[in-house]
Order: sequence, then structure tokens, then C-alpha cells
Amino acid sequence: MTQAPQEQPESPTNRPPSMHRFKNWMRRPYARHVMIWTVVIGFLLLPLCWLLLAAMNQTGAPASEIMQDIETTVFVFTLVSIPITAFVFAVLLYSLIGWKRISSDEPPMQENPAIFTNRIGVVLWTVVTSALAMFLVVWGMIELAQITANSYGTISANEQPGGNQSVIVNVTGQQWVWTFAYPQTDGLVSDILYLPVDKPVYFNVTSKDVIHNFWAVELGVKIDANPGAVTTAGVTPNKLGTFNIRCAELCGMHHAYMETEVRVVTQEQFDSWVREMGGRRTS
Ligand SMILES: [Cu+2]
Repeated sequence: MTQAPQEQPESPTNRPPSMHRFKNWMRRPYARHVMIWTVVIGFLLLPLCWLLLAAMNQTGAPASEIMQDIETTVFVFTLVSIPITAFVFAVLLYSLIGWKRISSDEPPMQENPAIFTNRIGVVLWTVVTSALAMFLVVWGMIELAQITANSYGTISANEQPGGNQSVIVNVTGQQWVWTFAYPQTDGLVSDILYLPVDKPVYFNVTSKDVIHNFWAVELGVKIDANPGAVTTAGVTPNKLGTFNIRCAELCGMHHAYMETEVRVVTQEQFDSWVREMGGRRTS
């Protein structure tokens, strides 16, 4: 039986060409294990993409175009980060489990030589992670522009095209309640937000005391409520139902309970609610 010629241990002076070293490296058991574990862990992590959306949709989201955009972004970002996450976990687990047989009494294993710089490895790692990161940056910017357009940007409600056909709501946060005033009616104020479906709504948001954050969860609206200033946001609710409104800025002892509801109803239901509450539509 002839023995395969033993490969010379690699050292900086007798290094074979890059490609050869890369192939050699991939033949090593730990490299193969890490690659296999990366693929297995990657597949195990895949359901996360859908689980996250299922969790977000528990309470009826998406109830607007904006929320739909946010969910798509969450899905894509999770998907794109899975290969890197899987690789990091594979290295971590292999370091914990694969090498655990080395005890302090044994000398270090000889079959795993010192790691030298491997150009192909470095190029692959850098190019792949940079490409993924760039993709996320570009995707993020496009989505941000899309969401800004869908939330009517920074143009105030009365300057928007068709602004008069929209609902304007003045949102006020204070420790620890939300109040919604409808300036187009005769002084209607409510602690539950009513909105007609499929109609643009503009929020003028402010605070009476500390900084709060107006978060209409399933509508995908989240904006700071600052004392002494008005911030604006907009959305078109496209789903009937009752959804959550929360404070998303730590604002004191009862911050966690600073929540109420948004009820998205038909235009007829909205008009009759306005009448019931004694408000008269003035525009
Ligand atoms: Cu608050």
C-alpha cells in the first residue's frame, strides 16, 4: 500500500498559490463542518422571516400601505442577514462543540495548522458582506423614500393636494394619556382615535409635558410628540378594525400604560360618530 505523499506544513516561505491554498483549506474537516453547519443553521433560521411577520400581524397589521412597506423591509432584512448569522453561529458552535475534545492535558492538535492570510478567503468574505450591506443600504433608502411619500412627507396638511378632502387630527400626548382633537369639526375631542377607511389623515402631534412618541402600531405611524413643537405625519388606513396606539418614548412611571385604540370605520360610521359626539363637520 502506497502512502500519499505527505504535504509539507504550510509556512510563509513555502506557500502554494492562493487557489490551491483555498482548495486545501476547504478540504480540512473543520472548514467542511463549518460550511455544512452554515447551510443547516441557515435553513433552520429561514422560518424566522415568516414568524416575525406573523408576530407583527397578530393584531391585524398591516392596516396601511406604510405598514406593508415596513413588513416587506423586515422580511428582506431578516432574509439577507441569515447567511452571515448562520456562518457566525456555525463558527461559534464548532468552536464550542467541535473542539471540546482538546483538554488541558493534551498538546494542541497538529492537523489544524496555523491560519495564514488567504487572499481568496479575504476577498470572498469582504465582497459578500459588503454586497449584502450595500443592498440593505439601497433597499433602506428606497423604502424610506416610499414611506415618506406615503406619509405625505413634511408638507403640512393644508398644503397637501386634496388636503381639504382629508381628515386632520391634532394629537396631544401628556403623562399618560393621548387626546385627539378634530379641527374640521366643531371642537370634537376624543380619547379614542376614529378614522374613516381609505381616506388620507394628517396628524399634527405635540405634547403638554415631556417627550412622548405617538405610535399607531398597525398603521405604521410613529412620530415624536415634543412639548412646544408640532410634528406631522400622515397615513391612509386601508383596513377596517380596531388597532393599537401606544407611547413609544419612555416618558415616566406609567409610560407602559399610555395606550389607547384607533378604530378604522366606514365613512358613514365616522360621520355618525362625529354627530353622536356633538361635533359638526365644518369642512
Ligand atoms: Cu408617553
